[in-house]
Amino acid sequence: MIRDQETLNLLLDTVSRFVRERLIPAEETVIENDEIPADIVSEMRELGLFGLCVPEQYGGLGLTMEEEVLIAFELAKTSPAFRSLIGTNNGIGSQGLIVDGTEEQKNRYLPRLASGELIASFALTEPEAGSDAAALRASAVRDGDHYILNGTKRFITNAPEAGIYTVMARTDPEVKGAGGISAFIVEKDTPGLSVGKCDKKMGQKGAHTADVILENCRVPAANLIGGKEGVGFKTAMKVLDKGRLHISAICTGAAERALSDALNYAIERKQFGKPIAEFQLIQAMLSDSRAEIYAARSMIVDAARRRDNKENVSTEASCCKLFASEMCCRVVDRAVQIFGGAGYVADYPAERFYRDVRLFRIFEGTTQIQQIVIARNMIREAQG
Ligand code: COS
Repeated sequence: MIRDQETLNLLLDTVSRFVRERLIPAEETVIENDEIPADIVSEMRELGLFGLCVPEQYGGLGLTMEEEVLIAFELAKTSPAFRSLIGTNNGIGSQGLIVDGTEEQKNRYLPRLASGELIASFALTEPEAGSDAAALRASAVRDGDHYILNGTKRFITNAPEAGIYTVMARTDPEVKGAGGISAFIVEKDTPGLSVGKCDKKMGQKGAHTADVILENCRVPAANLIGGKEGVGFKTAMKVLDKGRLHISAICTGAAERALSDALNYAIERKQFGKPIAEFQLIQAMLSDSRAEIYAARSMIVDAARRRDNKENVSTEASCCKLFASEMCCRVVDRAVQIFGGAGYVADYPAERFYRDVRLFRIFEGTTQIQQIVIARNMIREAQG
């Protein structure tokens, strides 16, 4: 759903210009320093990028899902590290509060998330619970008007930058699966919370992940999301339904960038006396990529519209994540192929993108988890 096409066009133009004029030129600096320059972070705040998806009454832009994916297509045409910094505030870090938080919780945190003053992070994964998220072992034991949290969370995006963490922990040890899990907002300065050292990743320099360690961490009962125990896993799944659509759009934008770089190179690069773009085997790679990007864009916009229409899009979100992430890796692989030797050296962005986008098939649910979600939903629907 697009609320006001003119306003959205202005925002799309602004984001697109910001990507072209500020982010793309800073890509190498981000790699060298493994950090997004402070002036760019300030500009992101001024542009309202931290609050794109936070509802307007809490100071955000309150984008609809359709508007959000259109912005994400643009934002992803540069190094994914830039998107990652604002990604958790707009997505998995804040959505738990937005979908299931109490009014008091929303008022306390969302305005600062929208302004970018506070970074939010989502702590579901554990050393022994990745794809099998419902097997998580972090515990939360009620003690008066607090809960005592213990456990380790792994690969947590923006953990070093975050001021608050949405932590999924088990409040009922008797219930082994999803039903015993609750979601909490844990503030960074809470005694007992510490952040491990940054993971050394294959790509996405400038975007940070680390362990979040909870040792007898006393969290006010008021920070139990929605004030209700036992529904934290469902909160996490609802967050991921939306997150998967957002990531699908990011995959598609990144594929568009890689294809555009490859096309420009193919037009300039001459072999056998003519631009390689004139060879049909190169054209096949360009055209397959274009068709797949178009397919991804179409399905993502369709799923986003359905979500805006309040349909359950669990299946569609997984279809989009499955297709768009795999598609992005195929397109970027072809881009490396078109660049040839130049695609394998770090002087050109194709080499970096190749490593950066590999994560897309893994995080926010692997391709195999998306397949499981889709098939399970199909079987459930068929059985009525
Ligand atoms: N929205 C709302 N509720 C949902 C839901 C959704 N999208 N998906 C599942 N649920 C509910 C189910 O209805 C079920 O509730 P009931 O017990 O009341 O019926 C409960 O949550 C448990 O669901 P399910 O039985 O499907 O859980 P499983 O453990 O079998 O499997 C998967 C869940 C595998 C799909 C889940 O663990 C998953 O998505 N894993 C990947 C985790 C992930 O993406 N990690 C990335 C890191 S976070 S960036």
